[in-house]
Amino acid sequence: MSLSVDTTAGMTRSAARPAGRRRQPRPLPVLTALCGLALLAGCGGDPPSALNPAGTGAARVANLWWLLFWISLAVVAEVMALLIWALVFRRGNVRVRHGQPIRFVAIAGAGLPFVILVAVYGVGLRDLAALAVDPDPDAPTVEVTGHKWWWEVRYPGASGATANEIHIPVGERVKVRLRTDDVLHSFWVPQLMPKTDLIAGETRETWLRAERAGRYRGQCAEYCGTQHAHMAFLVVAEPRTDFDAWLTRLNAPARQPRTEAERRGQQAFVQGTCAACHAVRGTGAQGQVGPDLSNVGSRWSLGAGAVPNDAGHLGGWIVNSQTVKPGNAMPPQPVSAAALPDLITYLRSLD
Ligand code: HEC
Ligand SMILES: [Cu+2]
Repeated sequence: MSLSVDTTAGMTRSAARPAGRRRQPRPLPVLTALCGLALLAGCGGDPPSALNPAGTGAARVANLWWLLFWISLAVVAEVMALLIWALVFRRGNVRVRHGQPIRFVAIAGAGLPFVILVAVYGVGLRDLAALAVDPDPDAPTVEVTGHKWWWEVRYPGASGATANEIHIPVGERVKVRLRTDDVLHSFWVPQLMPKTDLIAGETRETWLRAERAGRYRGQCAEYCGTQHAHMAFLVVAEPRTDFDAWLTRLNAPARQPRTEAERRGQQAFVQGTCAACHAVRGTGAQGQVGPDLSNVGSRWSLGAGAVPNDAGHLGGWIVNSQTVKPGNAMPPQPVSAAALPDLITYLRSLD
């Protein structure tokens, strides 16, 4: 048996094209390139990139990503080089000696990829083991519960809670215990740690460790309904002393009103509909349906990244949050025009 390679086969069809006929412009490659550029334009600003890690967990994933990138690049370069070599040095119809191409195909086409894939698999297994949860029972722990569409954050031992904001001491491995109140969510802080799914009825665990102090954006990474995109959170990595002060504040009652307006606002809050769903520590408001608002004034956003936390957006949110974040679990509130400014003043004083 012998193998023959007909290198002229491709030639006949193109040679059959009538001479002198001009090539038509091709819209598809141009469109593809334009779409690619449009996608790249989205890369501006300061997105939390997994390739810009700030913690040991994300650093491992980034290293693996670069390893795969360079291997892929080497393979593409090699294939291209062989292709060009074949095009340049083709010699018409050649009879290839039996045995020779089989050996080449077996080594370059099967043996080499096998070795590379097994090696990469080994590195992946090593990283998986390194990312597994630390058994240290004394590690600081934070309990995070996913709701449609916000994150409830509690620390064992602290009576209070917060929302969409997780404080951790910098340079320490913090255990994160994850539960969901409703559907599947996924906890992802690209610069600190890869994703962990929140599965109904289960308690999942992961950990966070930030090497530098800073604020790192996290995001729900599993589609969970219409407002999935507005289910963001912030991880605040701070020195141990600041973290301890934060925990102390979570145990203390919320800031008391100091002005008349704040006092009226507090009264409207506690006696109004708000107290049915929201808690403010140290007041009669102990609702558990929505986020704890004891320090809502210091939060980075309203509605888990939906709008900035300022007086205007707060007023709009209270009156009808459905226009801001349609479908969220807070119905429009019957707040009188007279009571609204006091309510805003009071909530903004809670830091
Ligand atoms: C039926 C329950 C319910 C009632 C009543 C209610 N809320 Fe809410 N509220 C929620 C829920 C749930 C959220 C979280 C929505 C989201 O982000 O998806 C929320 C979010 C908020 C937020 C944003 C908090 C944050 O950190 O993002 C503020 C502020 C707020 N509510 C204020 C009020 C005020 C003031 C009242 C009374 C006038 C009120 N709420 C009444 C359920 C309620
Ligand atoms: Cu989601």
